[in-house]
Amino acid sequence: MELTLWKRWLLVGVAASTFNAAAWAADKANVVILATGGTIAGAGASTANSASYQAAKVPVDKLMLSVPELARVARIRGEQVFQIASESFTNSHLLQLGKRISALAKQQDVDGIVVTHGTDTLEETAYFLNLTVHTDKPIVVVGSMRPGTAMSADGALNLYNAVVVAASRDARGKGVLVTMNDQIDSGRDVGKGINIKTNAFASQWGPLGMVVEGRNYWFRAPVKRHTMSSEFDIDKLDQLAPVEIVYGYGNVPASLYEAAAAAGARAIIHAGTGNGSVADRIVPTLQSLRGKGVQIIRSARVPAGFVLRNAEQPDDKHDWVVAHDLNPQKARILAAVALSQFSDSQNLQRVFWEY
Ligand code: DAS
Repeated sequence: MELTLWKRWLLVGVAASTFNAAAWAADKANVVILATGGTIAGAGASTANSASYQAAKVPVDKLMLSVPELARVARIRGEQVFQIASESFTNSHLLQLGKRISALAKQQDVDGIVVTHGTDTLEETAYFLNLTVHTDKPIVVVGSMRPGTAMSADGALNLYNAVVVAASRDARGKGVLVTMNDQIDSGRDVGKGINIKTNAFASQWGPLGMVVEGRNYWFRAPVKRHTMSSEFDIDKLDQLAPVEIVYGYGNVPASLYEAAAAAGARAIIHAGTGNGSVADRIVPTLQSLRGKGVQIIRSARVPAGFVLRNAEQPDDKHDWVVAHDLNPQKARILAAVALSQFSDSQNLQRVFWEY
């Protein structure tokens, strides 16, 4: 078919405007903000209330409107998944959130996901997602230590930084990330170490990088298995195994471990003193519980370092597992996910080395 000159120009014009539209759309990533509550959605009575406030009050649309700069870095839309303080998270909240993230990550029109979350259990959720969501798209969990109503509130910049990272191609494939206080931490390593300061979150192995004035600066990458390399898949996970934690201290009674087992625990995380030490008087109880099929996992109440296998405690002899560098609450998450798929201690110890 002979195309007259004006028809050719018309086709070129349409193609160019389509390309421009595509180019325009391509210049901003699509980021979904999933809100779950916490202080970042909190409200205090006055600007002087930096630590006295109510968490989980501000809905996701108001949260996004409170940081108009977000629109400069990404095309954003929000969903209110929960509106709770994160100390109230349960295993079913984790599963519901993880499945929603997995579904969104499969969508072509989603380039990154931000989860706004309370800080109390943020590290548990971030690690859970790191273990179970199969995507290399950035998933960034963010919270704040002060409510948005307070002087020098930290939530707005934390949220801005989270959207910057979630919109960034260079954040892909690094596992679940946490942006607090200008740092980019691995969801695996990060923990809340201070209960009332804005620099509350840290990783004993250091942050992966920093995000400053809308730009990411990377200094290291995770070495443990996560997201796409994980054998655990949220889409095939319908419940988490019951795993409980018993805090170790002088005079701790054996009855606490027995009570956890009686409540149905398939594993008990021993948050031991020192290097996950076990008091002599407790050993027979743990041996008896192990004999009944309950897994015993030695973690430590000490915040840094890692629990050494067969150091002071003969783990091989007792068939116990060590949690390596995972704190008790993260060890619970890994054990709860792993025991939903297998129950032998050899595999269980393997995953504590690998994840
Ligand atoms: N209660 C805390 C929580 O929801 C508030 C916070 O620090 O986010 O985790």
